[in-house]
Amino acid sequence: MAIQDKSICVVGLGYIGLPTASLLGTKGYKVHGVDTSPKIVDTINKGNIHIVEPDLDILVKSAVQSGKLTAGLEPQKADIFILAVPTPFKGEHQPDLSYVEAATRMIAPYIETGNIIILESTSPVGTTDDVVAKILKDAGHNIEKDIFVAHCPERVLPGRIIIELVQNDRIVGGINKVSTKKAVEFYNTFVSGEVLSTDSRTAEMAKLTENSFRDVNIAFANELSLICDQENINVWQLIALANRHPRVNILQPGPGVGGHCIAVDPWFIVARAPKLAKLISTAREVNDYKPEWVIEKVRRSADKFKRPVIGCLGLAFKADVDDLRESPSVGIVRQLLKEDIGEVIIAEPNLSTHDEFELLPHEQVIARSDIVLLLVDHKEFRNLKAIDLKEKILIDTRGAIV
Ligand code: SAJ
Repeated sequence: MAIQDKSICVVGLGYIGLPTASLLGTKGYKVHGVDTSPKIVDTINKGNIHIVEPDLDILVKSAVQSGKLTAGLEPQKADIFILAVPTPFKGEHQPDLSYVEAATRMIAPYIETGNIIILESTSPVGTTDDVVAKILKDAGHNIEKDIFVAHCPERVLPGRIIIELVQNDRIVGGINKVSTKKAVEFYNTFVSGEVLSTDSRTAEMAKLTENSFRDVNIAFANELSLICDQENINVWQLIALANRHPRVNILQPGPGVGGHCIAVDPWFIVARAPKLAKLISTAREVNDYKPEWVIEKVRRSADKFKRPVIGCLGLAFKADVDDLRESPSVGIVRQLLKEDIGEVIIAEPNLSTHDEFELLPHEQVIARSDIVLLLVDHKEFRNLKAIDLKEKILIDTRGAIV
């Protein structure tokens, strides 16, 4: 069967599902995207997007206009089903698999013999077998013979999603060998990177490992930043120097780790192996402590004024995105507003409005501030010079201002 004759149903039209659905649409597949939000469905059907990601607008417009991408609130029959729904945590950092469960239940009535079902959501070890395959089995599907179930974790970096969707190597792990093979064949139709085969549990663990690796390494940088602050050493200069060693590659300190991935996924390992995952859980604690440390720095600076204007630059979880999920900046700004140690004013150039915070143009925030708190190294802030801010107290959590 040629690609043009194959249909795909993508459940979840967020940061992963929408780029994937539109990319597959432009590759010739007939794609139907499903989301629980009528507003998102409506936006996409008009050829528009609801998230900021380079080139996504062009991709969605082209897929929708060519009739290859439709969106709806209900799934449709398809050859391939892709689940790209959130997997947050709940309570004491326990994985919340309710979206995966709901999405699987939702597609179950539409699945037919020969279909491939792929879980792309980052998931704790065992989810593909014990949740997805089990729900489909309980719904009457013969998971040994009739359908193919696999995990292929998404690995794309927000800000580079469209490029990385195609270029990154992918890890595919089926619930059995034939499922792996079928899913690998599918990814090979649109991925230029290598598509690597394994079993579903290893694929799940691989994704968690990648993000935990990064979290642990950022924690090292953040710990260094606390030590260097005490020692009065410029941590960014220190790291640049240490990184000139051929086998040293330290990441960058920041105000904490945000996003829906790195601040979340390590907990999925800890939840299953709490006694063994010591380094991984300590790294989470180190990174989660960093916002409190930043707030304390602002408090100490604010003590020097009667009622300072504290200008917060950036709310997003990292540079040049509009994504606020798990963003340490949001927590810092919220706490500063609550403590009322000064007038807190905020700029986030990637958003025009925010439900909770009033946003001002960054030039205005900088001009009015006594204390400039740089939280995100957005391109709008990277050309700021310390010399231009010399009248103000600068707290640069990203080492962006020279
Ligand atoms: N950060 C630092 N210092 C650094 C690097 C990052 O403080 O040196 C912070 C960022 O500011 C941000 C957080 O870490 O708050 C995470 O940012 P990121 O750019 O490292 O990663 P994400 O969350 O945008 O995307 C990650 C990627 N994983 C890895 O690089 C191993 C991406 O490939 C995954 O697909 C994505 O998680 C995901 O969806 O899981």
